[in-house]
Amino acid sequence: MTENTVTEETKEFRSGYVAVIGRPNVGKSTLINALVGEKVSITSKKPQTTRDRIMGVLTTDDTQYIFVDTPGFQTKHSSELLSRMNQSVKSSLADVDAVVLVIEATGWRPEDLTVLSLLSKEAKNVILAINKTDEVKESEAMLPLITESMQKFPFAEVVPVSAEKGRQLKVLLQVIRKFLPEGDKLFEDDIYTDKSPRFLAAEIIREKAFRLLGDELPYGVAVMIDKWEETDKLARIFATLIVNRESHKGIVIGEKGAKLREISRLAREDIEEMLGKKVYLEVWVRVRKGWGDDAGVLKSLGYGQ
Ligand SMILES: Nc1nc2c(ncn2[C@@H]2O[C@H](COP(=O)(O)OP(=O)(O)OP(=O)(O)O)[C@@H](O)[C@H]2O)c(=O)[nH]1
Ligand SMILES: [Mg+2]
Repeated sequence: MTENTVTEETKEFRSGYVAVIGRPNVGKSTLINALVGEKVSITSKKPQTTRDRIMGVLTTDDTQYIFVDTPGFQTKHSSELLSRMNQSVKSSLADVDAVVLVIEATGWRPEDLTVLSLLSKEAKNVILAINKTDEVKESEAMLPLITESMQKFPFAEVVPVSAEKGRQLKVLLQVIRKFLPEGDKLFEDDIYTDKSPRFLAAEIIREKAFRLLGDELPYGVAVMIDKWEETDKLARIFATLIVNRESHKGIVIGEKGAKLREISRLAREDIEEMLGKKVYLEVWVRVRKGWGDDAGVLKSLGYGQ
């Protein structure tokens, strides 16, 4: 075998950025977690779960994918937080090598079209991921949806997937790879996110609050880490759950403190798994009226930088 043949047979290494966008709740974060194989971004049934741009990195033998998870694009800008969230979606679109637009298998909705309108028709690197295919019974129903989608935008590829069931994810990765430039790794092999354990711990607590409180609580919950003490064997974490109103405080705490204890327990288990060590977690609740419009609070929470 000559040296030439060897070069031809060796696949070049590729690396690049992939923005994942879509309206709230379509499964963007679930998809990124499934692709990366680690929990980098929190997920819940409530829309507006993701508030900030979060990178999830997958490194394989021949490719490094840097996924950029974005907040669901909001059609109403009722607070400073929401407008910052939208801003972060728009800025994520600049300087990425490919874009994955996520919609649901049940079909296009007006909010999906609003997200689509952020993209330039000339863009050659937009992939449509039709998620939650496990929720539709007939797989043939996908064909008309694919045709309809191609009429709306010249997508480079359309890939039906199920983030939750792990369906078609390898196909999606192969498709994305085509759009990544040849180049070296931008992150070390063992790095899977750009966020600190502190940020991720705060997000995990927020996820449990979102999931356990369901519709009882509007979106006005934020989490701040007040103190973080860590040794080889143990992390002692003190956090505050910030709510908008006095009445919300009682909802979060629950009867005899039961809700808050459950939130803390579930969060502690996930943080222990993330850090690979025992965690002592203490969560307090504090009212801060209108924190979603307070630039100082938003900055200290790390939103929309
Ligand atoms: N059945 C089904 N449910 C899914 C799938 N992917 C995500 N979900 C669910 O959809 C809901 C929303 O998922 P997220 O990943 O939080 O959605 P998101 O697009 O990141 O939402 P925002 O961050 O609020 O914009 C969660 O309850 C997920 O479990 C899927 O493939 N099938
Ligand atoms: Mg999300």
